[in-house]
Amino acid sequence: MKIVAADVIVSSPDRNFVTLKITTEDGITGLGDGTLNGRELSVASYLRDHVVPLLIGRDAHRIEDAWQFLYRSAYWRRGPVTMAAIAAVDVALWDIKAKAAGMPLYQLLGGASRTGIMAYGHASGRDLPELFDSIRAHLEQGYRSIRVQTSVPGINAVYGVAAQPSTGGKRYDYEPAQRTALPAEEDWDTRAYLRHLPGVFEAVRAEFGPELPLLHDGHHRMTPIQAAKLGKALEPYDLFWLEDCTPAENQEALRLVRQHTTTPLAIGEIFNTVWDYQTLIREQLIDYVRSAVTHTGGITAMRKLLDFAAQYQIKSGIHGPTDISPVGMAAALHLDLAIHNFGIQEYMRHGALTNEVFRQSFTFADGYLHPGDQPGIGVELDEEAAARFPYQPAYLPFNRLKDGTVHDW
Ligand code: GCO
Ligand code: MG
Repeated sequence: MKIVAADVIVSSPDRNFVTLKITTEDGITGLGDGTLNGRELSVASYLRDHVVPLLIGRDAHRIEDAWQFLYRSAYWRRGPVTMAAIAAVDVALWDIKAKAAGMPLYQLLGGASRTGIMAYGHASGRDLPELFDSIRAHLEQGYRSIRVQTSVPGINAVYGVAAQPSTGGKRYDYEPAQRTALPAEEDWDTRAYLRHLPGVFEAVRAEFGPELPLLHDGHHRMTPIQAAKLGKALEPYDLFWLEDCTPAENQEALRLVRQHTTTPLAIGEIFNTVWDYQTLIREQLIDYVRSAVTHTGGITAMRKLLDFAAQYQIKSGIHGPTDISPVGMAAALHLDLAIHNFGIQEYMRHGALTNEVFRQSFTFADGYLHPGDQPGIGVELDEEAAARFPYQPAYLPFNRLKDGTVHDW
């Protein structure tokens, strides 16, 4: 089944998305997500200028071969731009194969291992009453696992805290990328954060009880010894996980954290290959793999990564913020449903404009997602709607310490 066309569509409903649409000679189309927050056009160029010309005339069924060809023939290994581009091709080809088979993708991946996919949402607040309201709003929306982020006294803007609190069960709209000409500068003070956070979790547990799974994202801002201290301080509040406690590229850092705390650790949203996890998985330094299908070379590579993790009782916690498009989200859900070592799925709801551009068949009810039973991955792109929202430059913010030093964000 020959590929006759491959189109790159950049659209900005609510935020920027990069979508690859592959068309075969018999008219089947497949979609892949190549969105890389704040660096979208580099993936669009990588695809348009260097990948699309190589796809025309290839057999759409040969997915493993296409993956190996794109990875090895580039010579230059890994990297978020390359791996997002390969992911877009890979997911589009899986979408095509599943549509050709007349089955939802999860059936080709071995069939369902569970009836639903436990999802967590993002609650946040500038103070405890606002945080409690946000948690209640999430519970009303059907979430049964909650990530908790809060402001810290003395720090002006903290990652993960919405400028506007969510109200009345409406969509919670924390989106880190801002449509500004330059990245916004935020401030940071780790000691203030470490003093504040345990009290927040104590208050949340006192209000919502022991059962609710609670998560927290440290967003790479601590040193190993600071992360160890936080993990230990949070042990009484029984977190589901502490995410990205140290800068992710230093795998050895997690050894020290692990020696000091039994708080489960999750890492990997900024990784893009299985090789970024070799030490972490072999030495069992983490509990959850946070990679996104969109940034890690697609279904083909994620499947291998999660099978490797499974040998060490490490589970999945696939990255699912709003900067993963509904196409990338749907791909993750098919994988979540099929694999044995599923842990949890991050799910931030997309906005109304995004849902106009991407017609989805996945569902969310009573804490659980399901990819649906449409042939393929179950997402269709409305190209006319997409064309109404041209690309808009947007940047992630960054941190400076009080003395002006740039800090991990
Ligand atoms: C998460 C992430 C995101 C990232 C964002 C960057 O856990 O969902 O940390 O909020 O910051 O994906 O583009
Ligand atoms: Mg994160």
